[in-house]
Amino acid sequence: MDNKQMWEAIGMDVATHDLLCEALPQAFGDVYLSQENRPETMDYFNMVVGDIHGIRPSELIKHQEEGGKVVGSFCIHVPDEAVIAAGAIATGLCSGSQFWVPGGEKKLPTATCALIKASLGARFDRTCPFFRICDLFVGETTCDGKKKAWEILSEDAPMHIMDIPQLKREKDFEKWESEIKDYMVKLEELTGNKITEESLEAAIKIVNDKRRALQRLNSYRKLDNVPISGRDALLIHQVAFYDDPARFTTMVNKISDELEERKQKGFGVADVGAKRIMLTGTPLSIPNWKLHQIIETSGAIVVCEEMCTGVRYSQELVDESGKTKDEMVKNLAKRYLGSINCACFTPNDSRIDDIINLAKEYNVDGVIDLNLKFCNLYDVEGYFVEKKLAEAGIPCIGIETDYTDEDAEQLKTRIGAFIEMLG
Ligand code: BJ8
Repeated sequence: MDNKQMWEAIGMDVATHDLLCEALPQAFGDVYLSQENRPETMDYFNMVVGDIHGIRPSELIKHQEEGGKVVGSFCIHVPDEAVIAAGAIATGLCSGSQFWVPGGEKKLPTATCALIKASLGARFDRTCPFFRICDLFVGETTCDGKKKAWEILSEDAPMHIMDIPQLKREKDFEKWESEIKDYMVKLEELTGNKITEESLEAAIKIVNDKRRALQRLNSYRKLDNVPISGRDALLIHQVAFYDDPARFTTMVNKISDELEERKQKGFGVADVGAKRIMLTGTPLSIPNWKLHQIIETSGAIVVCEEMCTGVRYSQELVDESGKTKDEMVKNLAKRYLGSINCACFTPNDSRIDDIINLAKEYNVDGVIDLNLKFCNLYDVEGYFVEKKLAEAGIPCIGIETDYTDEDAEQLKTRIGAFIEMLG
């Protein structure tokens, strides 16, 4: 069965197949294939992205044909371990392209962030296979836009909502523990499989291995001669959301072996004196490569993202010492509530501490605080980001954008001036 036949079989709008198959490789080529000195192992990630609408969806469909289930989620607060422990496949739901936004605007106010609009557009317009394949969609209550969008999405898709606390007191951890338990019951009903101590323990190890591999990869970005571009590192983090976790871990370790060789030779991908930039703010879902492309074609290199599509994704491991299911769930709650410093929390001093610590660890020259238009959470928190960075003597610029390319020239000018100002 070719990709087009597969699309037909899962109820996709086949007319968009050719459009997407043309648009994605073109965007990918502009940003990636034009780069020099990419690690050879990037070929794997190029291949996964190049056939993002073919290879991985067919694996998910095969899993379903064998009686398995596929569960999609939109936020890194939702623990993949629960899905894996129930014998299902967890996948992130892509929502980083303008391609899906007009579809979302048919249902949502224009003044909604592009990430939410693209997510709904992908489902309702039947233009993304991942949004057709999933047996269950898991939403969370991180922001108002998402919360209300899930009600609309539930008209067409089977949903489970996790109510995330917005503070981090003891009782909030208890609440998140009970939300994870409810989620596990839902997954057991969906799959017909019991989540056991053994399956949960194994799942925690699988996802921690993935985090360990990403931590290792990111450690090479701290070097003076950075051996991998920010664009490539971003791509790897984006692929983390939907690739098979064990295969992904192997490939990330493989690329780190290659980066180790580069380190031994003192080989870096950036020009000598290139400014080291950290990005913070709203996530960059695949295929949103706009900011990285502008920064890295303006004489700088992105060495760190304090984002869900960056170091935040792998920052902390789940404690592996839990013996009983209750202890393991407690450890999951601790990691998935305590260690993720999304702007949905109040107060959120830990995020500011993260930004300052990472800026030092990765030896950054400047920080770009990115806000996806209409995201109030990150927009308002930008006040503290800029204030505290100024106090720490770290240059910072706030940028607001969306998924279109309309502001590309203006962004180039502003970012170029910022990089120049860094000296
Ligand atoms: S943990 S960042 S993945 S919520 S950009 S939809 S917040 S209006 S994406 Fe996020 Fe989880 Fe937080 Fe990370 Fe709303 Fe803002 Fe849009 Fe956002």
